[in-house]
Amino acid sequence: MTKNSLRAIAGILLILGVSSCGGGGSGGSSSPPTEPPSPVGPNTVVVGVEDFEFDPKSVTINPGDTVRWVFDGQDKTHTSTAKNMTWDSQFVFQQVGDVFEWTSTASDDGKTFEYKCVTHENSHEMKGSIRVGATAPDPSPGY
Ligand SMILES: [Cu+2]
Repeated sequence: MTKNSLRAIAGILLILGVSSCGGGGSGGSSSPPTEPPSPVGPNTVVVGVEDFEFDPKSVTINPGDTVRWVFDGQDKTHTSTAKNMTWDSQFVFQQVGDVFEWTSTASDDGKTFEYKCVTHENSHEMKGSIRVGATAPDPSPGY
């Protein structure tokens, strides 16, 4: 590089430096993107109905939440049946993806619901439990 070219570059830089004066100052007033508030309404919790277990076996939900059992097995004789018969799916699980739902209410807060598959509760210990609210007690052994 020659001295002349260095001088030319210096001159260009000088011009650029001068011409950039007075600019800027814009911006600073852009508002942050508005995000939707996080949902506080009821949730749906999915429990798989498999051969031969519920997955997960025990879930804890909030009052008002829904439990959705989704069939993902081959045996067509599974059920989701509450011990106290609060719900009973009967034999709705015939094809993969078949669904049964139960929705808790505010009055269920603090309760633990134990349930089973009536066909396999003894042969495979196919049992589970739904705890509603943080104060719900632990389920019985096996649930
Ligand atoms: Cu079963």
